[in-house]
Amino acid sequence: MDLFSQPTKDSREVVKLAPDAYLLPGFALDQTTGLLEALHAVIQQAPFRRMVTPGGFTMSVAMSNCGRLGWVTARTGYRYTDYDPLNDQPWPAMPALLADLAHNAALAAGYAHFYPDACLINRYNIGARMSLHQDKNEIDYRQPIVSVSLGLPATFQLGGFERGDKPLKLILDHGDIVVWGGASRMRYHGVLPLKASLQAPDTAPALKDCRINLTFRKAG
Ligand code: MD3
Ligand code: FE
Repeated sequence: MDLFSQPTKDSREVVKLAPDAYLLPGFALDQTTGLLEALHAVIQQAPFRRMVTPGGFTMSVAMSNCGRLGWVTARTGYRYTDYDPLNDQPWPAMPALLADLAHNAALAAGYAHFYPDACLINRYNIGARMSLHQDKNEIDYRQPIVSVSLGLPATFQLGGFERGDKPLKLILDHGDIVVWGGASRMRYHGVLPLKASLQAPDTAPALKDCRINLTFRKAG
């Protein structure tokens, strides 16, 4: 390794973060080029948009979806729809490369039979954040959630089961995957405001000033 390249991660490593929550460092690293190509096609059909919460706040994270179901905000709350409200078309299909990656990551963390029907695509520009929340809009909480991080590193907060529980901080890097299931499925979690960084991944120049996170779910 020379002075300027990034250390290679062992993509087979599994780090237990909490009961039933596993970090797979660099698990997606050898597929980032294909992932970004597939995402580019999805975003042409279903562009990033900043959704407005039921309370009237415009989220700092820009979002889109692929797969049969997509997560949206509505006046009445948060929910999954099978149509993109921007154009009344079905969400773009989930590219096989994405579905297979999520399936294989779940398998590596001990969850067989994970077949996601929803992929929420979150784009964080510098300063964007996601405050502590629980994911409660899915039908079956026994199913894990698989999250894939691309681009700039972010400080992720892993909390407990009450909003006030002190969260632990964890850096999520380009290519990292986390699998959240079982006892950790209902933990509060969030992302601190994204900072500009000199550590942009040299493999993905398009991501030098943003972070993209994919969350795969069995939503319906
Ligand atoms: C821990 N996204 O979209 S992914 C979300 O980085 C969301 O964009 C964050 O939280 C992001 O809802 C975090 C990691 C994640 C996803 C789901 C979880 C962590 C989780 C569910 C339970 C516990
Ligand atoms: Fe979440």
